[in-house]
Amino acid sequence: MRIESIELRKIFLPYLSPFETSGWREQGSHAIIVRMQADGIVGWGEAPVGENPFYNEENQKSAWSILQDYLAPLLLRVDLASPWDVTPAFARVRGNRMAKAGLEFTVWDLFARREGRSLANLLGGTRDRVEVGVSVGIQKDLPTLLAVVAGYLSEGYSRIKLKIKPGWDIEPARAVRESWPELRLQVDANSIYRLQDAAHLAQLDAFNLLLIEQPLAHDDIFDHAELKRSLKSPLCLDESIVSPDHARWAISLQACDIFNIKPSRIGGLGDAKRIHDLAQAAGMAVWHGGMLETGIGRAVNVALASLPNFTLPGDISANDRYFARDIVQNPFTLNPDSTLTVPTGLGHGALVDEAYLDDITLERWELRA
Ligand code: OSB
Ligand code: MG
Repeated sequence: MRIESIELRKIFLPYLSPFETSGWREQGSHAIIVRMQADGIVGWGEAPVGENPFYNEENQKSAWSILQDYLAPLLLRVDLASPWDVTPAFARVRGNRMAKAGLEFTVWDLFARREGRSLANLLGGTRDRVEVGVSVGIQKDLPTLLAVVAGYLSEGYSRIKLKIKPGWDIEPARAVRESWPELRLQVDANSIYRLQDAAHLAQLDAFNLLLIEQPLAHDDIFDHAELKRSLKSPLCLDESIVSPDHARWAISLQACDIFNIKPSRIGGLGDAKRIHDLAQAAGMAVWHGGMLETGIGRAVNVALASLPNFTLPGDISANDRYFARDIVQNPFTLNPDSTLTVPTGLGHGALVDEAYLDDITLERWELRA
């Protein structure tokens, strides 16, 4: 397959409410949306970069320039025998994995469409529904948090993740656990703690958590291995696992019990699937994270989460948890059993609302072969 054209758009799509973590607060999606054409087929993808480089090193401006100056021109020069050829074609460009993923997802969508298959089917998915929960940002006080959690539970979500930081960790976890003794509950620190905080973090062991996500540095595997020995709660890595090699190192060092897999963080679906398979072979559970994607990235995530070793609920909530209006015509809705249904149509299945996408586009750029 030769890609004939690549169109990029910078967007701003406001969230229903600002999303706050231990390290940043954002008001909406600053993703880059990708549209490609090949063999008379149109594919769509998303690089779910943030406004600022506070989750990883990328942001909307950096991805925009790396895509235009390097990745899009490289992709137009490759004859693709399969979507697996994209990642090696980008290998010379270091890092910038979300920018790479935006293009790689779109190529998977094109191949699935050309073969008349769904993306989930092409990836080897085995589920028709995926279990999901909600990631709840830092709130202004505990009563507000309890009301926000109660709202999501009443919508039917059966697993809650709390964003934590120093001063907003033990008490929020305790308050939610006391209100809902049976709730599937987990926390995410987004790299704000250090190894010296081990005793402090061990207080979270009292709350029967599914997992504690990424307490230590974004690029650490070594200290997490030591921290893990002092925690009873399962330890999960997000930011630190950016490639199959990082996954292998974490398994070998016993740095965690669980991986959060986000194909955007990992540079694409191919390497995300490799990590899924490595974890499965090592007997390690994985779950699907999220980057507050629009309906395009969300459909990609749902397809990947249909693989067999995604055994814990994903941060892949229904579109209406994020946006008053999304850029797709067929948003996911939550099933009563806290699942989303895996699309069976062509490709990832998101039907882009191009008129609304135009409305929220800040800048467009196109490259033709
Ligand atoms: O660390 O998992 C994270 C959102 C943006 C950046 C990082 C993270 C998150 C979330 C939200 O937790 C998950 C979602 O998309 O609902
Ligand atoms: Mg996380």
